[in-house]
This record gives sequence, structure tokens and C-alpha cells, in this order.
Amino acid sequence: MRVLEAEFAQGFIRLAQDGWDQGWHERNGGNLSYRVRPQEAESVKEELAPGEWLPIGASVPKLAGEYFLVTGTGRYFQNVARKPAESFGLIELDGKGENYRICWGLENNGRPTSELPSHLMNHEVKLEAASGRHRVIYHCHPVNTIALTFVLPLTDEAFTRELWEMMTECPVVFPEGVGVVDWMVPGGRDIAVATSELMKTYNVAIWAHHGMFCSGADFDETFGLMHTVEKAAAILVKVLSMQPYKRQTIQPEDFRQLAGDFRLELPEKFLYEKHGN
Ligand code: 2HA
Ligand code: ZN
Repeated sequence: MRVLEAEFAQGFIRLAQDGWDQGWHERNGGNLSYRVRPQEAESVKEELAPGEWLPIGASVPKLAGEYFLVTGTGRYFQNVARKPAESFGLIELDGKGENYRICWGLENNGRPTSELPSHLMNHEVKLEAASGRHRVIYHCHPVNTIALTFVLPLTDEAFTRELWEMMTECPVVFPEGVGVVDWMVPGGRDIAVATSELMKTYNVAIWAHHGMFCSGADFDETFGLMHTVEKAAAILVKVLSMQPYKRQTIQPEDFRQLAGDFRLELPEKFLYEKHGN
């Protein structure tokens, strides 16, 4: 089978198009990676032509020998469906998890996303934290979530609580909460370490004044998580734009009741008492 005929490649393209349609990917903003199942890699073997080994810029020994679909650095989400073989590629990691080689795609001198260290370190953390269930890491630049990083305290507690209050579904969709990274230089190992540290606990990491990372089992779940967080952020932006306080909201006791009925574990650190709403 050819790569572009495979269901996993089709899912990758669909997420990229959906993200573009949401307005989350100006110019070359954002990036996406998918940890390919061995049988999926095997199914497209006829079309794989490995190139030279190149350094990842991070060490991810637990991912040794794994294959990933990754968007290309400088490439546009807008073009993923139109020019797939240029916009993303299939890479293989070496036996140490220190180098990669392009096996398909990223045509015309493409290279994997500048955030490859963050993506792979997140995948490595999730391999343990989610028992191998997670396969998708997705980064985008959604307007409302970024806007909130200018007005809310940059803490996991503040972001989680404020987002949870915006829609009853939020604590159901992300009961573990969201993590927040202070402003950092993107693309490097430091921000990758900070993000992957948060991914031990959360499936969402918000980068102050930059964007968001989500992790999930498949394309739909990961996109749906991003969509839910950003929608909650949009509601909060609207609320704060109308008036600086909430007249009423979901209270800690309400969350505890929800947790009981929905069998959720909502960490108490997010259910602190507030003075006012
Ligand atoms: O342009 O989003 O964080 C890709 C990015 C870098
Ligand atoms: Zn970015």
C-alpha cells in the first residue's frame, strides 16, 4: 500500500485540515506527530526509501526504532491536504533514539518540525504515563487560549479552574487539568523538557504567549481535546470582555458532585476557595 492510501496518513491529513479550518495555523504555525504502529509501517514498506541519519536534538531511547509521521518545518497546515508529500513525512528513529531518517515525504528538502524534540519527548513520556495508549501529539496557536496567557496567572491551578468553570463538559474531558509553561524560547531542548514534565500529569500543556500542546490516543481524541480547551477559553474571553467578574459560576462543591456522579478524579488542588467568582 502507498503511504497516502493508509488510514493513519488519512487521519493525519484530516486533523491538519480541521486545524487549518479552525484558524489555529497561521502561516507555518503549529505541528503534528503520530507514533506509527509497527503493522502500519509494515503496510507501507514498499514506498519507504530511507535517507541519511540526522540528529534529533534530544535523546529518546524508549522510542528507539519507532516510526513517526511528522509535519515539516516551515511547511503550512493549509497545504497538508493539497501537497501532502511536501508538507509531512514518515521518519524512523535509530536504535539509540538519538537520530532519525526520512523514509517518505518531506519532499523538496524538507525537514521535520522545529519542535521535533518537544514532540518526541512528549511521546516518550506518554509511552509510560499512558501505557502506550497515546499516539498523537498536536501543537497549534489558538487565539483564545493564547489571549488568556496575558490575563490569567500562569499556573496550572488558575488555568484548569477557569477553563473547567466555562463548560460542564470540561472536567469530564480533561479531569487531570492542564499544565502551563512560562514564556520560553521555542524549538529547543529546554522547552521540550518543561513540556514533557507537564505531560507526565496532563494531556494539555499551554505555552504562554505561544500556543498549546495536546496528547491523545488517536486523531479524533486529540483534536477534540484541543477543540474543547479552546472553546472554553473562547467563552472565558467573552465573559471577561463583558465584565471583569462572574455573577455566578460552577462552585467547588458542584465539581465534587459532578466527580461523584461521573466517577471522575478531580484533584482537590484545583477546587480551592476563591474570594469572589
Ligand atoms: O512554526 O509552531 O512552535 C511551528 C511552530 C513553532
Ligand atoms: Zn508554535
